[in-house]
This record gives sequence, structure tokens and C-alpha cells, in this order.
Amino acid sequence: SLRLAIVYSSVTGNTEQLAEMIQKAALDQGFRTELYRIEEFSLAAILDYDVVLIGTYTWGSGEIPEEMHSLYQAVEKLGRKEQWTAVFGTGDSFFAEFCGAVDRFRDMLYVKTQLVATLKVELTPQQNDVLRCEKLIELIREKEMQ
Ligand code: FMN
Repeated sequence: SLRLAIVYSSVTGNTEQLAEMIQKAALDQGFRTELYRIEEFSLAAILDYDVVLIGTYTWGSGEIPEEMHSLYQAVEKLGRKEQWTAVFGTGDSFFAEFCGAVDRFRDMLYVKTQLVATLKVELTPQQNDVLRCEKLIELIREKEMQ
């Protein structure tokens, strides 16, 4: 089966909770899945995974957090069209660019990789977000079966 890596950054825990929800959905659907905080993830390991799922909060004015820049640049530079990706995040719709960091990753991943799915959540994930996480993983399963 496919190998999945979930790589995320989180300051106040929202994106971490979402990453854990996605990991549970992936494990429940039988995928080998490893969860990494960005600080624990070696960029060279991107090549070890069939699917890389990137999780990010947004800061500044719709911006990608500093600690996620090297991952962004590594994926962009690799430009592996056979690499499957997804991007998810939490944000606060009080801000003009809701989950702007997810949008920025999405635009790059769409060009440089095979972007399978995106997911945005308002602040702390809720019970109904479990279904959305399951749906995200189902999109990976569907693509695997094509
Ligand atoms: N959320 C957005 O959707 N867009 C933004 O532009 C944005 N800017 C932010 C700027 C600052 C200084 C802070 C503190 C938060 C901002 N947020 C923005 C909200 C965070 O992305 C949101 O609280 C997120 O859930 C935090 O994730 P975490 O709990 O994983 O750290």
C-alpha cells in the first residue's frame, strides 16, 4: 500500500489536532502513515513517501510560517510530477486571507506535483471535521485505484 507522510507546523495546537485527525483517518483506511512536526522531518525523506500531506497555519497577512519555507522550497525545487500531495490547515476567517498559507502551498503544489486534495478548517477542528478528513483520505484511495 501507499506510504503517507503528514508534515505539519502548529503553534497553538489547532493544526496539530487536524494533522492527528487526518492521521487517524489514514490509519483507519489502512495506509502506512507517519506524522512529523516540521522540525522533526528531514527534507530528503520526501522521496521515501508516495504521498506527502502538508499541514500549516497562517500568519502575517495570509502568509506561510517561517518554519515551513524550507519544505515549500524543497518541494518546489524537486518538481516531481509523480509525487502526490495534499495540503491542509487551520486559520481564522477574521483575517482577510483565510488560510492564505494553504492557498499559497496549493498553487505551488498544483504546478509542481499531483495535488490530490486541500482542506481548510476554522481554528480548532470540530467533530464534523472528522468526516472531511475521511473524505480527504478517500480521495487518495480513489486516485490509487485509477
Ligand atoms: N489566519 C488566517 O486565516 N489568515 C491570516 O492571515 C492569519 N494571520 C494571523 C496572524 C497572526 C499574528 C496570528 C497570531 C494568527 C493569524 N491567523 C491567521 C490565525 C491562525 O492561523 C489560526 O489561529 C491557526 O488556527 C493557528 O494554528 P495553530 O493552532 O496550529 O498554531
